[in-house]
Amino acid sequence: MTMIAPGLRPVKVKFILPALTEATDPYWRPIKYLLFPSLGLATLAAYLSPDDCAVIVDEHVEPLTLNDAPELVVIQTYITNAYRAYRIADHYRSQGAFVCLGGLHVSSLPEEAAAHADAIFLGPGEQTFPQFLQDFRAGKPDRVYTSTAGRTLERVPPIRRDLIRRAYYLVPNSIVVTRGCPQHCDFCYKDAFFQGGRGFYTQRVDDALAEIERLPGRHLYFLDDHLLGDRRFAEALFEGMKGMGRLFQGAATVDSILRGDLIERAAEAGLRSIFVGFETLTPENLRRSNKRQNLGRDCKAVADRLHSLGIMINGSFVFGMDDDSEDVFRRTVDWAIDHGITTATFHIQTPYPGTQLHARMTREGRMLTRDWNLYDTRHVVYRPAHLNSEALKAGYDWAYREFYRWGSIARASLHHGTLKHQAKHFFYASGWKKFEPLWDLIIRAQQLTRVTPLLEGVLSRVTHAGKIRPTKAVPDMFPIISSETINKTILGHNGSTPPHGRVDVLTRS
Ligand code: B12
Ligand code: SF4
Repeated sequence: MTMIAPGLRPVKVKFILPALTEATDPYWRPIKYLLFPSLGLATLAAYLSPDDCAVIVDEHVEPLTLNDAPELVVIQTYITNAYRAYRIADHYRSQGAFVCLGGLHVSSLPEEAAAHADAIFLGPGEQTFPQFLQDFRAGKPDRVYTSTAGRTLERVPPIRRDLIRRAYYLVPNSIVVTRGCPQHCDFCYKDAFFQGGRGFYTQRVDDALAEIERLPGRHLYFLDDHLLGDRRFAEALFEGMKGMGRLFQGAATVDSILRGDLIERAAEAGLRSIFVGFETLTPENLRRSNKRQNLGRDCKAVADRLHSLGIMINGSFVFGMDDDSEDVFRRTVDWAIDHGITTATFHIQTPYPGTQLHARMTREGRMLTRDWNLYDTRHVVYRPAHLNSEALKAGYDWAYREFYRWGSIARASLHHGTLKHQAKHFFYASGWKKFEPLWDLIIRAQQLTRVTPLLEGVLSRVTHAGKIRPTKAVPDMFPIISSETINKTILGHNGSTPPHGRVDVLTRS
């Protein structure tokens, strides 16, 4: 924390994460939004002085009251909470507060956001926010703060975890130790957000380890875009984590999992499940979207290597790329099931403003709407090349239903060679997707923290991952009970996830 210069007064600050639009939907599935606290806002709060009075309100976990009078309001803006963020900003400005807007969407569309803010922030906030605070206290804040050169995570103050209400979240121990990513996929927010300066940088390893030490319990979730993106950093991190007894989850690219022995080191340090951006099984799609790191890589080898280390896989897949036609849904789902992918996150391709993909689609006259509420990767917001919009939406819905049928979960589980590994897969995948009423009950009873030991149990190590089963023709695990029967008797519905309910818990974005 920073000390206030003599003569300057403390400030009353309200940090707000407005609810994402899909989280306010009547069909929304709360658990996804109760996973992670806002690390972004807790990071910014660390730049306040001990005399300042700060609160973080995450609208996903608690109601936002508007009848207070903070002096400074700091709002984090994603694309699907942008309209809500603007309404909240307008309200507080009308009450005389100074309003700051920042985050991914503000960086993509600064002019749109500027109409609702006293100051806007482009790019990461570690350098601009402390500068702003200094200017604000001195009574001469700027209108626009742009992060450019000199980005670093060195000597940043420890994030204000004391402002996070841990009991409200399933994964209070989320952590980020890097920023950005070394790759340049054309559909990703990353290049636009980090333009003007470094696009990938890490904490010092000892700072990252110190942050880990501060977190209670065993389970950690790294929210970094690419935890294996800097080999030397990751090696030292995993070396330092050995013996800490942690179980963790994270994200990485296909090529980084195949290269060298980093993934073995990660497993030894406690990595038990990983988010992998497979995105598409079609090389032409990879080429067009500049996802070079996946080109020519053997996705089966990725799955096999992770399974042999007992690491569960959350595979991310995008539908609607220019080479996709009607067969893409079946091909992708079959591939995922046949390769024992534990959980899958499917997306409808979404050209976010500021990305190369958006620029191309706009040039080609293919963007259909600028209603940001629809940019949640569940709606078709552009004209696909070989599919029509209805077929794309229907195929996406079908993919979720098909992948998470009881029979499919069982089939994918049986890919693994040992009973323990099979059981882990089965409970992890079905636990998240098949027991929504139970999750709702736990959330309403505010008992989320009680689930952590269960989660840690499921993430415990599979010592002998065993031989991997052949990838085709896996028999049904529950031949006597059909998935329809299970769905009707246990779940009371027809087995399909309700609209907008198809989110992946402990599987990010
Ligand atoms: C956790 C997470 C979520 C959580 C969010 C909960 C939460 N409490 O934040 C959940 C699971 C709900 C979620 C949902 C989705 N997500 Co998500 N998610 C993430 C993830 C993995 C980590 C976010 C994080 O904590 N980052 C670390 C902190 C330190 O960074 P930060 O939040 O960006 O904050 C910094 C700056 O932005 C800035 N800042 C932010 N706000 C402000 C405000 C001011 C005033 C200032 C000064 C600075 C500032 O300062 C902070 C410090 O530098 C990111 C990937 C990533 N690594 O960032 C994807 C990411 C944000 N998600 C993404 C997507 C696509 C989604 C979904 C659409 C996916 C889906 N189909 O369900 C949904 C909906 C989100 C949306 N865009 O509307 C994309 C965003 C694309 C975009 N342009 O919006 C990302 C970038 C992943 C990716 N690589 O594509 N997600
Ligand atoms: S690898 Fe992932 S985070 Fe990195 S640029 Fe590509 S989509 Fe973005």
